Amino acid sequence: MKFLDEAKVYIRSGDGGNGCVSFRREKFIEFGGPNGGDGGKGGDVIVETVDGLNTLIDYRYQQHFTAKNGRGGMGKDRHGANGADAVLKVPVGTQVYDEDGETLLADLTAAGERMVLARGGNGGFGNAHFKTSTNRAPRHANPGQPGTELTIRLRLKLIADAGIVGLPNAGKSTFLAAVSAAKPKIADYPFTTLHPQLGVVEVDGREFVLADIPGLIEGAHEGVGLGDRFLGHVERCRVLLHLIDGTGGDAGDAYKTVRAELAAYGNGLDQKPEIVVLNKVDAMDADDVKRQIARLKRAAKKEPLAISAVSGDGVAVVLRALLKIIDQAKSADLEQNAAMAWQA
Ligand SMILES: Nc1nc2c(ncn2[C@@H]2O[C@H](COP(=O)(O)OP(=O)(O)OP(=O)(O)O)[C@@H](O)[C@H]2O)c(=O)[nH]1
Ligand SMILES: [Mg+2]
Repeated sequence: MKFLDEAKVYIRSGDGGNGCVSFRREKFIEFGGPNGGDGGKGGDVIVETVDGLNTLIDYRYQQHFTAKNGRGGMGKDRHGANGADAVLKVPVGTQVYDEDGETLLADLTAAGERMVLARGGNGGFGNAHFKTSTNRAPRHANPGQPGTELTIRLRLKLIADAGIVGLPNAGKSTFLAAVSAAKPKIADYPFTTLHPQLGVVEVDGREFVLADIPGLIEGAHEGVGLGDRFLGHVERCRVLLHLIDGTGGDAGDAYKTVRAELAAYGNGLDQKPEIVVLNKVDAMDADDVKRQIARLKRAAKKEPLAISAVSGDGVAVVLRALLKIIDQAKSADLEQNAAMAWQA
């Protein structure tokens, strides 16, 4: 499945059906009168999140979504049929923005969430509706109200519990492949990964979602390399796993480069809890490991872990550390929600 995380879509809700002007007039039957029915309501345009989708690629092929118009009312007090809704199915984590791309209309973070983006026009009243004691034979009905038309932008921000960041070639995809059933492309050149990948990690009988994103390099926030446009996908993570290639240059410098890009991106990414991990220790001698760990510790001002994503050494420790932070963040959220519910 191709990956697309931004799309522009034109939507239009249905017009309401017109009310009808009609009279009952039958030979030999008394008590005739107005019997024009009301028009049906136009269909709404609705956005709905569905499970098992993690791309907006469908919106590359279809960009226009129009709900059906309501049908007109008819004689014999018949109500017009309501127009069918148009439903945009999107992955969980999709945000809906106005045409300007800045005004947030909806932030859909749970499966099955639904929101009306454009309401269909109401149907007009038929003449039967206007019958009063003083006007027994009204000759007018209301027209249906028009639907609304707008352009929206969909932006997907994947929902993962933890996200892997690091320079290209740090072994991010190798790590994801080692701990989940995901099959990301892995190769010995920078920018192997071109778009984010998710995997479900199982540790101690528990599960969490881990995201692998394309590598960052110096100047990513100015668009160098693949830029920082995929960082949005780790915005909602509770913890970052920062991987550093031990066989590369100075591990401290590598660390600082990525941290600078996270800070330049903003949106609180550099405030997130982070686990610092030196990778590829299987390909290094003990002295090298010691030296790189010391540099990393100085740069990160915390104790780094050392692993080999290929041999699996140390990987379980990293997973447990991630899970611990995810659990803490989740229970803090619950407490906060409870406190808010208490105040309300
Ligand atoms: N020896 C050794 N090699 C590793 C280890 N982890 C990854 N590699 C190798 O490092 C290279 C890059 O790995 P990837 O997983 O593609 O790196 P990445 O961080 O996803 O890179 P980008 O997607 O380009 O950002 C591959 O050739 C891997 O086989 C490790 O623990 N030990
Ligand atoms: Mg990769």
